[in-house]
Amino acid sequence: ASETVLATLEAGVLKLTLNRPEKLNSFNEEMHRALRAQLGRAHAEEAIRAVLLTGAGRGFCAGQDLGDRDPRKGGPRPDLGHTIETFYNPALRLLRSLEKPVICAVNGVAAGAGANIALACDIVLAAKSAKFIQAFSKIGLIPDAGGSWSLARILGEPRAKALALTAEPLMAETAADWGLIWKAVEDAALMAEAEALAARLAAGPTKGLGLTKRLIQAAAGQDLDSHLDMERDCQREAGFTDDYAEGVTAFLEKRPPAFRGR
Ligand code: T3D
Repeated sequence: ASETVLATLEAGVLKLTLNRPEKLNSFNEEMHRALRAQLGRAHAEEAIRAVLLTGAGRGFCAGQDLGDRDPRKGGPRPDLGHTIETFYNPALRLLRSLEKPVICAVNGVAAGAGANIALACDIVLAAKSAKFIQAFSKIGLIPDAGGSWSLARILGEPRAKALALTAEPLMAETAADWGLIWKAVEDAALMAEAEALAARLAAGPTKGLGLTKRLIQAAAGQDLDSHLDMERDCQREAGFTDDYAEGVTAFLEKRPPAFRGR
């Protein structure tokens, strides 16, 4: 296992900590590979029922390591489409298609692809001191890691364009006011709150939560008629789970449910 992404699994929560703090957890190839492997593991292992993503040190993630892109070192210009295809797009797809809750605790600055990876998570909590920067335009690039899609969808064109074209930092509280993230919390409270939320969701009816995520993500891409059909199919699937039977039994017996994630 790579030290660039620290991973612990406790009570169903896979906690992933981006760990290159001296570079504000920017992505080198090793960290890309490590994150991809851990997200693959989250898909494969039944014991994992929620993921919590955060960063070590004072930052969350500063996007691509620009030290690895130094034009002064000579050689041909890098094919950035290759990095996107090999690392960022697979990471985004793994996050979005994982039918388990993914919580992101943005502990400090989130810039470039680092911001957009955070925004791809299901529930984003950020320290009040954290900021989101679409840093790409400062170096002549476009918002990747799904940023041009998620910003436009969540914020609408006016705010999406202003953030992307100016690269001005967006403070956590404004991000929450704008509906870009779930909430901004006091710095000192961030990890405890994020961990409690992850633990709560990991003890939940995992299949039902996964189907809920699937439905909400599909909503913007289809009309109401198709979506109603999809809700019917997902509810049918949820209704056959052990956790649904347990949820109803627990309600009728006036006790808390003991969900097992299936
Ligand atoms: O290339 C491809 O494959 C295409 C994909 C691209 C995806 C992308 O993410 S492109 C965007 C890349 N990221 C950026 O442009 C952000 C660069 N960083 C910054 O603008 C600033 O560091 C921050 C605004 C994020 C934070 O500023 P500040 O003042 O709090 O910290 P700092 O002093 O700038 O950074 C602290 C250290 O981290 C510093 O190292 P040093 O001087 O102490 O040795 C700095 O160089 C290093 N660092 C920060 N970001 C990166 C980085 N080193 C390499 N790459 C970085 N992205």
